[in-house]
Amino acid sequence: MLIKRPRGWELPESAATPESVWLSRRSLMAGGAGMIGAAALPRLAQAQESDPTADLYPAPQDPRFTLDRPVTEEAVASNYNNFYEFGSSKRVAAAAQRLETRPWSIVVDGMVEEERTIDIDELVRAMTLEERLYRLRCVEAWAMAVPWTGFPLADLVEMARPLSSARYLRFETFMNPDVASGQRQSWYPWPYVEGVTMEEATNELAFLVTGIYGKPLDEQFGAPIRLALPWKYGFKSIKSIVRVTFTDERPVSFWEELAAQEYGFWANVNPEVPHPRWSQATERMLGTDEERPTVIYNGYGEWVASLYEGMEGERLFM
Ligand SMILES: Nc1nc2c(c(=O)[nH]1)N[C@H]1C(S)=C(S)[C@@H](COP(=O)(O)O)O[C@H]1N2
Ligand SMILES: [Mo]
Repeated sequence: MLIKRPRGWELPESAATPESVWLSRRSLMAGGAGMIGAAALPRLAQAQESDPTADLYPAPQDPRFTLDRPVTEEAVASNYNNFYEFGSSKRVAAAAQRLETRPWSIVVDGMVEEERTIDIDELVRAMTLEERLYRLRCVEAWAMAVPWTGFPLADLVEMARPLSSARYLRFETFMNPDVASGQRQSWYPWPYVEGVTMEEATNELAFLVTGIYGKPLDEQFGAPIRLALPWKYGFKSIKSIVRVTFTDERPVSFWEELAAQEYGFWANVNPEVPHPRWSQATERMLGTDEERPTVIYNGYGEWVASLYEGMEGERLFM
């Protein structure tokens, strides 16, 4: 077991969290029985120990990314997930443990100089991991703030050596209905697919995630590798990626295929553009009763607003 160093993101949290909550969280981390997370934690520890890249965590924190709110409790974020491959409830953490995340490889194909299949551990070791505090805003109007570990998506794009004709990246999640019972529900367009433009993919904010809370990702977060696109609604942040395709055709995502009038390609956060069935004006922070006003581009406009200049004709916000 590594010696527990105080992490940057723990400091503001300890300042902002009532002492009783903080103390129970510390006893959880020390391996004691805690409140919410007691059931999930033993499994969590197993997953981390069997990860061949576990020695790379925690990674140094990138100080450019700061939060305007406390970090969401690990036990809360770990037990409230959207991962439809394992069911449509938020309590999919236990079911998701069935996902075998090693061996795992990612196919990089389409409009690239050379198509290839990369082993996850080789990929992770070839990249420089860093930790980033990001907010995540689900289209369902809940939100969280978490320390992700990973590397810029731009680094994968560079490694892939795309052809100049490539305009989009299309991502695909694993497909295995034997393990993921949700994938037996044939009315969904499995496998889960997402896409971004090359400009979005190479934006500084677009992040490929391999860890959370200073450890390798646990399955329910989309192990062993998922996206984090914090200025877009959470459904764009596709989990458990097995394929990245460079293409000149705009990918049709899982949710767009299912309900194009509700979920579009761009899906940038905007409090003033309601979902057809509910308002997007505010968001509830997981683990709290706190409602916060939602902010355009989820507060990341300084990084990404320029990507969308001159695109007024597009449905940028759904
Ligand atoms: N493959 C896959 N990726 C997915 C989803 C999913 O169901 N399957 N859900 C999305 C949605 S709607 C959200 S809000 C985030 C949730 O991420 P979290 O569970 O890590 O908070 O994952 C996204 N990525
Ligand atoms: Mo979501």
